[in-house]
Amino acid sequence: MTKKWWHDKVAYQIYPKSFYDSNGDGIGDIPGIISKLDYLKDLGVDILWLSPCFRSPMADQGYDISDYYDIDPRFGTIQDMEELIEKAKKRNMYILMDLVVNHCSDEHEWFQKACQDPDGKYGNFFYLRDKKEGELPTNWRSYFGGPVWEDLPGTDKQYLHVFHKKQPDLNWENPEVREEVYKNINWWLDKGLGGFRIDAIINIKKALPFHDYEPDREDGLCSISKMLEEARGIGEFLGEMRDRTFKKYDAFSVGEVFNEKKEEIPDFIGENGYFSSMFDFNETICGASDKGWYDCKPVTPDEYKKACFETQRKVGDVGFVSNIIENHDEPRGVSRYLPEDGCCDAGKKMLAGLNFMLRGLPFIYQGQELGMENCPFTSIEEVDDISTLDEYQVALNAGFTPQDALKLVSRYSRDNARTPMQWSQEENAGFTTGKPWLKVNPNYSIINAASQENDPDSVRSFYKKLIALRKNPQYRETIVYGSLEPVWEDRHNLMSYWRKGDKTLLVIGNYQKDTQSVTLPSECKNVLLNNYGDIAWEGLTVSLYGYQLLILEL
Ligand code: TEU
Ligand code: CA
Repeated sequence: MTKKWWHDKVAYQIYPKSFYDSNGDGIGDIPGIISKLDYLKDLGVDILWLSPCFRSPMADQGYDISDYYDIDPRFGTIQDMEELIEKAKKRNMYILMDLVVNHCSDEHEWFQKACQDPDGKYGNFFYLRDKKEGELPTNWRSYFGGPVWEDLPGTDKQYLHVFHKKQPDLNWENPEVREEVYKNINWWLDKGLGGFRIDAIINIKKALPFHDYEPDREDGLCSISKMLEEARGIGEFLGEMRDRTFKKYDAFSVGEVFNEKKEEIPDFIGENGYFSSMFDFNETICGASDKGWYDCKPVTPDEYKKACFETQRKVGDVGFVSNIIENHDEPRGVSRYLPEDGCCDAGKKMLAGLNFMLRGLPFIYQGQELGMENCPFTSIEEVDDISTLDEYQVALNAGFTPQDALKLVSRYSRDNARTPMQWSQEENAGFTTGKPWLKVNPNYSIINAASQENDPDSVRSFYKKLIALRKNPQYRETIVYGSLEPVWEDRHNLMSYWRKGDKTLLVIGNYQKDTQSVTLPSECKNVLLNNYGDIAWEGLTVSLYGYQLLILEL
């Protein structure tokens, strides 16, 4: 495998709106990010992915872009962005922006022009169909609920949107659309960006010609995934994009790829893959249901382990997946993947260690390093996210009481991850001096950066140790390039694996509150990390405390 500059890095996702507000308007911004670069440098992360901060009406929090060449005034200016890139570079850090090109905003100039002249150049930038009374072009359900078809204002046509109606899908079959996308990517890469995270990319190839599928809910619609499963040939678009953009700059790209098949992995992230890396979402589908949140099941430790190992086996040493515990689309990982009694400092550190030592690139989502938890929302009025509002309604329609539907929100909503970053014990968690745009998690007086920064036993300090271990010249080769082999795989509530390279490392997590013991095959040479003060050895046998994590060199 050819070594790449980003292989041994650690990435960190920033959700700009909720990171740090520099001017008191209640909205996080780019100057706010700049002022926290030293905090991030101290943590040890190198690559910063910013969720979208382009000009946007914010129907889907910036994932609906109305100008790809401008920064939204809420977040700052182009100059602020340039300053961020430059100041990051000074600290040997790289900035990734979010490439949202499956769709744009309905307020984008292209869409406005398509409305004015649907048969002209810009009509062909979108998927338009003639409107027929009482009948939709297809029966597909959008990701955010309801049909994917909406009337094209002022015309006798309808347009396709697989996400919100304010996010019309771009027609990637049209070479002019692709040219516009490549031009924009290169324009940003020329500014010195490290690369891009690529949004919802699996949706750009549609199965043509469009047709209906078997309905899967009482609304008579079917999940968009049925159509996507049938789509073939996305590789032609993705290969072209790689060659015309990222490749020329040796930029880092990480794709939001779902449902990939094993045989496609080399194409996606192999030596000359479409992307440098792609996220592993296998854990996020544990317990999920096609019906909606009301039908989802809690994730057990054994399921979590199985999902992680499944991905590791599928990918092997073909390339690098990007490992996450959470992101801006998911609830907080510690609230989701830890049993209730494990959602404590020990459990949070264990989960961090198990995730961090997997083969691949670790991504930390803002606040994850503090062990931030899901938010106890007390009213649906406190929620902003469009996807949550849909799922809430789906639960009500299924007969849930508003109170029970709200419990689902506090368990699964994307807004759990979007509450403001908890910087300190000060008002609004030190995020803003104004009124925060989204509720602050009331636990900020206990969970916050200020109280953890100088505490050697804090969750944040443990993350620092994990990052430092990955970069330790003695172990880096093994942690970055070494193989991963599960061990004691059938043991209930135990997740353990070898990392083997020029060193032999063993990662063991006791994924329960009761102790359990394991016997090592040979003597432990070095304890690289332990989330407890001591280790209960008896010869080669170690009795692990509840949620104890050990990283050992054998
Ligand atoms: O997400 C794409 C996606 O398919 C899902 O994760 C989606 O967010 C989920 O089904 C809704 O609950 C990406 C972005 O990460 C997400 O924030 C955007 O909303 C979406 O694309 C549209 O741009
Ligand atoms: Ca602000």
